[in-house]
Amino acid sequence: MTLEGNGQGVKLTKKDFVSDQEVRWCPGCGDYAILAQMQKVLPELGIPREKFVFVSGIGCSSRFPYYMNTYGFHGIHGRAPAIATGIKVCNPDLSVWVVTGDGDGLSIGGNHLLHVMRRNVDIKIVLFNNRIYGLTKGQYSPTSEFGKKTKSSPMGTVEAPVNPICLALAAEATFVARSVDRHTDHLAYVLERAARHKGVAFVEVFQNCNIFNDGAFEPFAGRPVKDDRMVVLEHGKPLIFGKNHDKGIRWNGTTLEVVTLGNGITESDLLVHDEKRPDPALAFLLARMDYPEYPVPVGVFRAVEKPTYDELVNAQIETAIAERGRGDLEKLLRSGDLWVIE
Ligand SMILES: Cc1ncc(C[n+]2csc(CCOP(=O)(O)OP(=O)(O)O)c2C)c(N)n1
Ligand code: SF4
Repeated sequence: MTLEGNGQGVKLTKKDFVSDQEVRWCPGCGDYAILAQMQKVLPELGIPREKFVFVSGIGCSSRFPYYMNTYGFHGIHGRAPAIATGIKVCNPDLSVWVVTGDGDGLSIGGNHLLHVMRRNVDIKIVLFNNRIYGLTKGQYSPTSEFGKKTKSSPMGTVEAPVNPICLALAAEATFVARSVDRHTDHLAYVLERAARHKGVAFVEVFQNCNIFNDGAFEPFAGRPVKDDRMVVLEHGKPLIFGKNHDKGIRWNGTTLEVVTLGNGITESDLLVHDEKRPDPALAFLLARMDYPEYPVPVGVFRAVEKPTYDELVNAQIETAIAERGRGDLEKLLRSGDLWVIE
């Protein structure tokens, strides 16, 4: 993928990635902000437009491929990772993206998501987490908080929610990040980092569903409170947060704790974020931090390099061809025990 812009040296702009389809999300939905940042980031990558493919499952979020002026595939519920794997393995020069929701990706598609991450297929996954089923009108999802009252849980859920970042780290995904729909600059940064990562990139975006779960992230991600209730992870920097930059995260030998700077506590006592640690254990502890006990972390939790599934599979195919020549499917099908049914 060395060609610039449109493949003829012309730099693409955001407009080039806007399709002619009418966008059918509810007015005010967080999906618009994610779409806008994606359309802003892709022209920066210097990849021809015809090299992008967006694959989705089912849900409001899964309408995304219609709105991108790229190749796209509106797939079946939860199966976008399988479709995307096939596309990438057969077309290694494509930039393949999966757009999924918390229901699509973690309920019906949980199994597929797990395996595409552990395999390190070189695809980019953006999970729009609105902690609800939007398309089907407001049932609880695997990320809905314990006790959440919805149409399908009128007395409150009795399930512990999935933390998508913990799941991605447990699968040892090589790139794991989180952002928020309305934190547009940060979201653009995270999407660009994901795009440039070689290997599977998993990005959770906190996305407001203003119809069925409005304000789900406001208690910590709302403008007036976010500086005191969220911490931005930056590689090589100490974990500092707070409007006055006076709070931090310290490792006390057993666990992570929130401390206030001053009274003998300095920046040098704080945990320094290292997204390149091969072992995901510390990233897992960070991922478990949640409001109100801790600030909610956003940014890149992990970015490491490993051979990709698509590369390894294609290398095996080349080796097999070199050793045995190109296969003959017809011959193969007729090579085993055959019976003629008369
Ligand atoms: C096999 C199958 N089961 C269930 C459904 C119903 N269904 C459609 S979308 C959806 C969940 C959508 O939630 P989410 O993935 O969170 O996406 P959102 O709409 O919130 O963006 C469900 C259960 C379906 N379409 N197909
Ligand atoms: S139902 Fe919710 S997630 Fe779906 S388009 Fe409307 S606001 Fe967005």
